[in-house]
Amino acid sequence: MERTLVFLKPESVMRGLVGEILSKFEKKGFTIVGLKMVWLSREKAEELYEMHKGKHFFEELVNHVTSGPVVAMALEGPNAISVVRNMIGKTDPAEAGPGTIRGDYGLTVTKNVIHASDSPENAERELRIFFEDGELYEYSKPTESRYLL
Ligand code: 3AN
Repeated sequence: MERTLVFLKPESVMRGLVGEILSKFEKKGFTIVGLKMVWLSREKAEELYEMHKGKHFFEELVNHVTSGPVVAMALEGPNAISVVRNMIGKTDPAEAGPGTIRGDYGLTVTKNVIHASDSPENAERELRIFFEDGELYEYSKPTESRYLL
């Protein structure tokens, strides 16, 4: 089963959106196999966004995601990476469709509410940035294996 890394950015915590957004992933049917609040260090944030180093928005992005705690989760389910990317919507909330998380809760690209891995390689890399081996759990939900999957 595929795993992906999602984190709710500081504005989601500050605006009290954590429960509502988490609930969308639960209702969709994903299994939450890891969950924690993290206040990212500058080093970890720069590692997370290493592919954007040198871009004009890099400093603003790193400053923003280190400005307060984030809520990170590892989600498991069939095609978790692409399904979650579809649920969060386009990077710029102004272009993200209604019903998507960024479309419903965001206004600007820096404060776009949520991050989700965009490839299996990045999912593995990002899961390792947030979680130690022993912090991701293997379990299945009996009702869902019968009625959802
Ligand atoms: P996504 O988060 O949809 O994968 P990326 O990987 O292109 O998008 O961008 C990572 C983060 O960098 C975004 N979540 C956003 O906060 C920020 N970002 C991307 N493009 C811009 C931009 N043009 N101006 C400001 N911030 C940006």
